[in-house]
Amino acid sequence: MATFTYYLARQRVFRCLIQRRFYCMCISGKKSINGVNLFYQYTGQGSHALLLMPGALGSGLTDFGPQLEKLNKSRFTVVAWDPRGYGRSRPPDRDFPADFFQRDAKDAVDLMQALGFTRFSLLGWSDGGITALIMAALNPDLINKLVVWGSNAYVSEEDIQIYQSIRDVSLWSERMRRPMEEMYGAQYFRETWEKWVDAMRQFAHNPQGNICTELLPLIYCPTLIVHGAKDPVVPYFHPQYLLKNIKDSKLHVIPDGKHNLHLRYTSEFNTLVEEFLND
Ligand code: TYC
Repeated sequence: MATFTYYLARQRVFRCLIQRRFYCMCISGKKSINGVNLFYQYTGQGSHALLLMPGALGSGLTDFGPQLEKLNKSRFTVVAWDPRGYGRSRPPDRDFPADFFQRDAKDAVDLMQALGFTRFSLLGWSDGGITALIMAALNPDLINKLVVWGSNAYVSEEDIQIYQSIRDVSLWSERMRRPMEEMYGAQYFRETWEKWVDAMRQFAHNPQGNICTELLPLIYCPTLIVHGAKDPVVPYFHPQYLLKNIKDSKLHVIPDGKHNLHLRYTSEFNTLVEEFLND
């Protein structure tokens, strides 16, 4: 009992304002995992646990406001985490060793286990989807179902050109840049983004630009791949490749969706995901 009281005292129950629009009654905290303090937040009381996995430099706050607020809280317990060096999992500053996706995958597994979740589903966006693919392949007993969108298992010549075109954040629109600068300050954001682009370009030196292609045949859980037909940064051949190489997978295309389809088309996305997870 004393331990539980201590645990509660260390939690912060708060009403957080996410991206100026969404409120979430979340419990949040930090756990010491693999030598770093990882930030997490969760909401809901459902028996089906979900982990929301943000994109590059992303966090629960910047990437998943409408999911934390609106996914069904009686069916699901919705957890979001900030990978090390991102969001509120700082310090440390983010670095990008060659195995950074594998490191994130281990951090996320260890965090969920430390929070007491023995089996859970993954919703991974973009880089978070790459991490989710690795987690599902390496931990078949832990992962229930998998949803990924805006993700790729390798980098192509076309991807390299896209990375290069968005490396300079001063060329980004104000709308895209502002939430990141608010989270990190302009300098940390600019420098970390450039490090991320350079790390992604390094994958081009692997055979066929491999990130995690060899792991896809090891994914056995039901997998939903979502793609925005108007995604300007992730070409359509990526979701098609995932569909072909993940056994129990299906692809749903949102015709007007871009990269941030879950923020722009929240109710369509949340309904799609809830139906897939309930199935
Ligand atoms: N992977 C990035 C993310 O996690 C998005 C992105 C994809 C950016 C492809 C550039 O060429 C790119 N948000």
